[in-house]
Amino acid sequence: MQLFVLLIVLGFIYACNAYTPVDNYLIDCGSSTNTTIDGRVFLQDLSVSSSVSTPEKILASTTSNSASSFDNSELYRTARIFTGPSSYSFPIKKQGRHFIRLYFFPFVYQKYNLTSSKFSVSTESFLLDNFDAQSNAGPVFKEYSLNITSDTLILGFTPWEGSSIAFVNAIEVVSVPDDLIGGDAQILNPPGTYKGLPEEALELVYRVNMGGPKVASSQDSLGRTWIPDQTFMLDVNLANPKNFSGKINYQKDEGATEETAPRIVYATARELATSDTPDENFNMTWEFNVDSNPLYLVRLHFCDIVSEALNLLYFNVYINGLSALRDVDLSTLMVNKLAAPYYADFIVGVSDGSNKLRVSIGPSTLNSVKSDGILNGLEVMKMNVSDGSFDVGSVAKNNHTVILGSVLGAVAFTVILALVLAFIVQRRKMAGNQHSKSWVPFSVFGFSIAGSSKGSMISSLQHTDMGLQFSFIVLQEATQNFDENQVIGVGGFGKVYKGILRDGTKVAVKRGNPKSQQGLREFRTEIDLLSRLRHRHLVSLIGYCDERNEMILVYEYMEKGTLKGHLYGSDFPHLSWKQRLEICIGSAKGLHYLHTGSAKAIIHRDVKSANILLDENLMAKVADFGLSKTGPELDQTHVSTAVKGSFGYLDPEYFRRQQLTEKSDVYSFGVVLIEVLCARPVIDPTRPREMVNLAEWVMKMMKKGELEQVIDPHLAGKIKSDSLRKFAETAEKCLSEYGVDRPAMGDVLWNLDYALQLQEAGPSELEDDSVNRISELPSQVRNIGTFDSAALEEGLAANIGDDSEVSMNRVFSQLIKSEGR
Ligand SMILES: *[C@@H]1O[C@H](CO)[C@@H](O)[C@H](O)[C@H]1NC(C)=O
Ligand SMILES: *[C@@H]1O[C@H](CO)[C@@H](O)[C@H](O)[C@H]1NC(C)=O
Ligand SMILES: *[C@@H]1O[C@H](CO)[C@@H](O)[C@H](O)[C@H]1NC(C)=O
Ligand SMILES: *[C@@H]1O[C@H](CO)[C@@H](O)[C@H](O)[C@H]1NC(C)=O
Ligand SMILES: *[C@@H]1O[C@H](CO)[C@@H](O)[C@H](O)[C@H]1NC(C)=O
Ligand SMILES: CC(=O)N[C@H]1CO[C@H](CO)[C@@H](O)[C@@H]1O
Repeated sequence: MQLFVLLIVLGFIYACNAYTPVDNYLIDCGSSTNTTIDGRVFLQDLSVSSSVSTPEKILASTTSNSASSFDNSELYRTARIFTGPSSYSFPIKKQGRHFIRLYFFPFVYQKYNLTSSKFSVSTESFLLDNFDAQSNAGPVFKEYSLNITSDTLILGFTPWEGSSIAFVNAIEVVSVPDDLIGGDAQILNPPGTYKGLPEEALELVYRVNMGGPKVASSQDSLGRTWIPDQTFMLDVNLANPKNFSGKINYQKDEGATEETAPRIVYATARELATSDTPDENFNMTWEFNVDSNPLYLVRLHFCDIVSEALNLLYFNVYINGLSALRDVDLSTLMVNKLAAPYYADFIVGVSDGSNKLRVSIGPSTLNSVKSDGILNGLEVMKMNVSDGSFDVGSVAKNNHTVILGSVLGAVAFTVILALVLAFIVQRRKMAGNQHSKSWVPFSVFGFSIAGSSKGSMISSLQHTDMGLQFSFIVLQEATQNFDENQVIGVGGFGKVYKGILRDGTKVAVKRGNPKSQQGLREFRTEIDLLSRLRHRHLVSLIGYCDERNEMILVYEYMEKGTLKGHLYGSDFPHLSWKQRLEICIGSAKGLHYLHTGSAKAIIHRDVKSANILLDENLMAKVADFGLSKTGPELDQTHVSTAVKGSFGYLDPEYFRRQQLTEKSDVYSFGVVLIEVLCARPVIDPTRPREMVNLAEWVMKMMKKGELEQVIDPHLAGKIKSDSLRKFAETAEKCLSEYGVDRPAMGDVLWNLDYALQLQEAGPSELEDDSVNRISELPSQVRNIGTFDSAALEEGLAANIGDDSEVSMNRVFSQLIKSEGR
């Protein structure tokens, strides 16, 4: 009986300790049956597709043996094939860090040859992967660790131009404990402390159990796999495997938890093999192949399972030859306990071109300590996966593989264009005393301007007499030495700080991480062209700083944040109809200028309410513009198409013509108009199916003559019906399926202006029909939906299991191409 009670108690304790993820989506894509692997049930996603009749959702399977010889081979036998941009969306119950795991194994299925597919995988904020099946012969497993801060995770799959299909074999979206990634990481060069880990997006590169066996996902409470370390060791003879059978003393409040790494990782280790060698002075070293440019988070796991007593083990740790820990004594770190797990995080870059990351453990040089050292486990994660709006990489069209596989490369290109444009846009001095709380000038990811190329950019700018050069000290002072409390935005490029200059002017200071970047010369020719751009409805760049290898940009500060923030989801007072119209007019002016202000149209490519910023007078300015200017020089030598856009705002014409024109901006702007009218998110998966996609739903309601039902309740009864009609009509035309049917930005502007006049004046003062320029255009909105309604029919929210609501929609993105090429 007592034993029985004890068992219950133990069971209870066990149950309390076991980690259960709140969000736990496991999907065996393309499968028509559930697949159980080590007790984890991967649900079939047939139910998602059962209502799908379009060719876009193809369930594929392979019977070939080639898929059977590796881990989790069951998951690789089936795949879901996408013939156009597609996405899964996962409701997130608990915001915070999640693992996103993706399984890919290309095979041939009917007419679909997955081996030749190329596509991007992205969430709304991060580009996860540019997958090129040709360079990945075997199965590919990817694990990302993302702090998800929205209610829905949308996982998009976008075929590259020329490939036309994307696929995925299995997906996991799983909550992880909040404290798994957090705390401070030590930056090795230059020495410093990094506090940004909680927001960081990471991609797993290596996860290794030193001196021990492979740890299968079933042995790890977070489903991780740890691989053995032999193959990474430069000289296996210098290190002995160790194996500990005693208790691992996980400490309650410090060091590692059972979720940091499982017992088996801490209970095995490599120890310096000192006794076997005459020279006791050497390192044991592991070497890993990595990419050169990104920063890596290296997590080292230690647990003193070798010492007989406290304070006997001292050693040094080096990463890429840099000292990471010196004369470390684990027993002091772990409050005088042996066998107590401890981990430490380090941030390093691999900039020497070697593409190698080396971790070494060497003996301490302190006198009178034994020559010894251990390492139990190691994880290497790529940092700065990317960020920003839904930019999904770039595709080199003329077969110039500019960027393939290199996220940062793509990113850099985008950023540079943006920067160049930004610089150019602003020549005038700051406009008054703007302050603001929140905006990130460019939502592109990655900021890769540094080194030699930086010089060339800056000098170009100086030649054209752009901007104002700030000294580093001035910016340091303005931002209180780049104080974390001043951070108003974070992106792949670095952070944006609020700053106050000595004269009291508030500025937004964007400080980039220096990284190397080639190809800036190509942009120099662009500068002259772009230098004509400046406009009161485009966010302005005030200056820059390139001292001390810094790359800092200083922008005007937008007091009132984003238009989106004023429409929903924050505490701002509701905007009146007049204010909304004025904001729409302002942003239309900015876009009109982008389209027409220089010899070649500049397409914004990411028009959305989050990219429209408001100054203290609620004057609208378009930000994050100008990623897309395509001059002939660029075309010949460089990236000519790039996929970019934001869910819910995307031009469906992409699917037919695979081209982006100014009219794509017009479409997106039409969505913004609807958003302004209805004050709700453009994609809201929590709503009933037909209401998820705002633009489509509103168009439907409009056709039924029920527009009043959808408008923001705060506007009810406050809009004059003529004004509303004009506005709705304008939005409707912007949303025409075909670009040629959409009005130019100038017409949109004119019509919005007219809607404002109708609101202000009485209808009698204005003769509607005679001045209605849009009405000359083919007036039918041709169901915006071959694409959008298909998306809905295909089931935005199909249930696949009690807890697992997984939905699919086709939303997507654009290729750029300047019109008239
Ligand atoms: C599939 O594509 C790959 C790469 O393009 C090619 O090598 C292979 O022969 C193709 N297989 C079939 C069956 O078409
Ligand atoms: C996620 O990021 C937010 C800030 O964006 C932060 O407040 C939160 O603590 C982070 N969550 C985790 C689990 O790190
Ligand atoms: C540890 O050693 C024991 C006995 O030598 C062995 O059975 C066990 O497999 C080892 N464990 C590991 C993880 O190497
Ligand atoms: C171990 O490696 C580090 C970094 O490469 C080096 O500075 C140190 O001298 C090495 N120690 C020994 C004993 O070789
Ligand atoms: C798969 O598992 C889910 C949840 O356990 C269950 O509801 C569903 O019926 C299963 N489907 C099949 C085909 O077994
Ligand atoms: C967006 C982001 O988190 N960027 C980070 C990339 O990594 C470096 C590492 O030090 C950080 O400084 C950046 O903030």
